[in-house]
Amino acid sequence: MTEMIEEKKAKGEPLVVMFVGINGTGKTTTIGKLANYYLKKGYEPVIAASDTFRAGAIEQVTHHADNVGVKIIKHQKGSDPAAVAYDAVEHAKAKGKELVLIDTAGRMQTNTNLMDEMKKIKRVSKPDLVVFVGDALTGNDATEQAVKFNEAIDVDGVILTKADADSKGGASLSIGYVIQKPILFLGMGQGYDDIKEYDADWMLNQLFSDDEEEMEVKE
Ligand SMILES: Nc1nc2c(ncn2[C@@H]2O[C@H](COP(=O)(O)OP(=O)(O)OP(=O)(O)O)[C@@H](O)[C@H]2O)c(=O)[nH]1
Ligand SMILES: [Mg+2]
Repeated sequence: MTEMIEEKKAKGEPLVVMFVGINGTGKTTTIGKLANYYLKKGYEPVIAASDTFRAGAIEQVTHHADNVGVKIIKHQKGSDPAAVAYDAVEHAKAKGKELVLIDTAGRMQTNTNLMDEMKKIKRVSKPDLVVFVGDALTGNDATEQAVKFNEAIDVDGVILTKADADSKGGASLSIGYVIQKPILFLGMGQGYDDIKEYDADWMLNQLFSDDEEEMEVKE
């Protein structure tokens, strides 16, 4: 993802990343973490509050943006999420910001209306990356969701959250294998710094180590 930011930056454009997944997997928290991560790397992210659906969602993502210290683009609750995403991309282009993080409402893969709405956000905001956010603790369910989201919207990569509570992290292997897309990051807790770039060697060590302790973040 960092390489892609650099490639877009060389063209004077922001990298636009849209986050999708079912309810409560950690999309909004992950956006807060990534805004923090890339701000610390010297980039200027902007967040699009495109979950205009769930009560409190705009306030929640605004809280993260304020804590981290990045701009948020938001409209009223119930407004068109695609329009919010579009405005955030325009804002980034106008201000020379390097990264747009689009939060979206959680949706079940079986809800056709909401899946169609998600496709519209993609059509309108034209993201460079669509990231599926899955909860590592849900194992096979997360894999099944990833397949359905990938069929609906063509996912480019995966972020697995709650890996701090998943002793082995095997879900990442299944998802990566089944949809043949890279795992980008692992969520390792609820704090802004609790995110880790995916490292295959580290994951292999976790899988084949004898100890059943929870994974620890090692820098
Ligand atoms: N332990 C742990 N908790 C996490 C992690 N990521 C998110 N959470 C928690 O999971 C809960 C849901 O996170 P949200 O970011 O609101 O999830 P969401 O996908 O945006 O939810 P909806 O917008 O309702 O679909 C919160 O309590 C987060 O603190 C993680 O990596 N580890
Ligand atoms: Mg959310």
